[in-house]
Amino acid sequence: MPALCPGVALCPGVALRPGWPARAPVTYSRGVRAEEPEGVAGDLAIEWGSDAMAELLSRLDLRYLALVPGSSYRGLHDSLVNYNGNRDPRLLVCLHEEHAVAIAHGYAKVTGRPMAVAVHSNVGLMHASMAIYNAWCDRVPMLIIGATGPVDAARRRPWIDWIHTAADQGALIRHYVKWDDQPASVEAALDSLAQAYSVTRAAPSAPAYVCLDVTLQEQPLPEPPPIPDVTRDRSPRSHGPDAEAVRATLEFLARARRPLFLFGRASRDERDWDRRVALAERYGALVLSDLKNGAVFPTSHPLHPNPPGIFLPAASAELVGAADLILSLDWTDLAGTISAAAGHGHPAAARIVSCTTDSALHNGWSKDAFGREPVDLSVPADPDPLVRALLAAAEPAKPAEWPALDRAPALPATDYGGGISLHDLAGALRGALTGAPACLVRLPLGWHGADLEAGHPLDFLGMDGGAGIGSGPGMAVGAALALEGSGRLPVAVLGDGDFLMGATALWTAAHYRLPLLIVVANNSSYHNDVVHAERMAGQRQRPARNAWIGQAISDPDPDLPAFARSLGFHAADQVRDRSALPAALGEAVTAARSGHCVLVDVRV
Ligand SMILES: Cc1ncc(C[n+]2csc(CCOP(=O)(O)OP(=O)(O)O)c2C)c(N)n1
Ligand SMILES: [Mg+2]
Repeated sequence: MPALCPGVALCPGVALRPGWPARAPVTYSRGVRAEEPEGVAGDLAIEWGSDAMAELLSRLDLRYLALVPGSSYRGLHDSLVNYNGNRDPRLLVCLHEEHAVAIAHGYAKVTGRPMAVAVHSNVGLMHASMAIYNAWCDRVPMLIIGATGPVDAARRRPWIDWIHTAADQGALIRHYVKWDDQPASVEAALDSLAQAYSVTRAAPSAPAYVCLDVTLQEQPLPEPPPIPDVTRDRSPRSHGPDAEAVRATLEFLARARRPLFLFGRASRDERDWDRRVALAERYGALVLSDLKNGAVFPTSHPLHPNPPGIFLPAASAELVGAADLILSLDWTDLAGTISAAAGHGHPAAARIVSCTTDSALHNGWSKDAFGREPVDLSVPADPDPLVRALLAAAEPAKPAEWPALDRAPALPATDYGGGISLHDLAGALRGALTGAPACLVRLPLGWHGADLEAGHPLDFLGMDGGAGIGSGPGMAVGAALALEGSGRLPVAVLGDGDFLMGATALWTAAHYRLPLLIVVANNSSYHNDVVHAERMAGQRQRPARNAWIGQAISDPDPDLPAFARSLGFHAADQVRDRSALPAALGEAVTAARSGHCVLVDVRV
């Protein structure tokens, strides 16, 4: 039995100190294989700093905490397991801090809600940093808990505590988190965790970070500290437009003859989806969407004539040039879109209304704020509340004067002998997924927007925000965690480079029995950069045939199925022939729908 703190009850079943608030009842979250701690029963008293922190975390609506362990938060680990009973948040073991954060990112993309992540002092946070940047650029919530060796040098163990202590650990990531703190007492740590949770959820969302000094976690508590009332939370989840902004936007809409709606970051809520469609239909507005963000509008709708792209497709540039009103709803890089349209020979002459609260996150370190937007009316609100308010105004339907448009033609079939193009892969995957809902968690860079069919907000989740390769596998696992038990199969199509950089994230899905289908579009190469190298050589009239050097991932070819099997996935041999693809994907989908983790390696 561990040493007793004076005056504090320790054993299960021992009465709590008078006046101590009873713990909120907690239940295991559904699904996900349980890792039940043994010998943990009933209401333990709070005896240590980290018990109080675990108690606070259990009162937030956090179902999971993804972690790579580290001695800097061994106190918190003990409390999460032996005090909290490994429930809400439940620990998810990861094989890299970058995956832990990517899992929280994928989870937030589906649910809109934060998960917790715990990363070790200095080195763990360094590993996590690219994934935090991705989550930042993608504006998703998550509560990142870090730690430091003793800030009080007199308490440091020789060597390790010195190299794992930083004067200002948050400085590593401060430029791409919304808020961070390194509290100096247990009481302050409780407030800080509650504050970080509140800040990360408030719109616009982005990760928040709290660094817990190991000394605070391991501090015995003679008195249990008061736990902040986390139900009293003033942070706004979203921002509605004010009446004047709604009135002004309605006026712009009433005058418009060719309105164009740019739907960017938006909610995964089906009702918001329906409202976006209703608003576009009311004004006959044409709609653009973007592969960087999740599905926002039915891609087959007549008002959505062009496939989405990562960069502005030429046909969409034409619409930007022809519109007389552009309503931008948290569109990623409006300034870049306007200048790309001009580059295509279609300068925008439209009045522009921009609805976003993103400037609240702009800090100048990275340029994810993009360029200055040429805007006639700025609506500092979240896009879906504006759509709701505009619809609620119940203006009569007003047909637009867009000329009749041809839908973009279907992509031409390709013929590489028996070989497989991404277009072939898209067609075969669509066929294999027909009949039951699926969620395309990720698509590789070369995927053509015409190969995306979205009819529901969870049909596609978009990209990773920061374009940090290696994010795909972890985000796929996070989406699988969020979709577990929903009847919607998570499917990630990943480049081999993206896959190999983050592949050990798969083990976490296998370990917790999260059904997931990973398809690797394997071209044995960092092909995107081969294209860049060819372009450079072409411009400089040098041999483009050398573009593969420094970029090919072959000789030896990594054996992805064997790798995946070693991580607990089912994986048959690589599919190389187009004729074998439908059956291979069909079998994989059946296996994944029956609860397995499956990988299909496709030579493209
Ligand atoms: C962390 C990181 N390193 C490097 C890059 C540059 N980069 C962009 S795309 C790409 C190639 C990705 O390869 P793969 O996933 O196989 O896709 P492919 O281009 O072959 O379709 C690289 C290396 C990046 N975006 N992120
Ligand atoms: Mg590749």
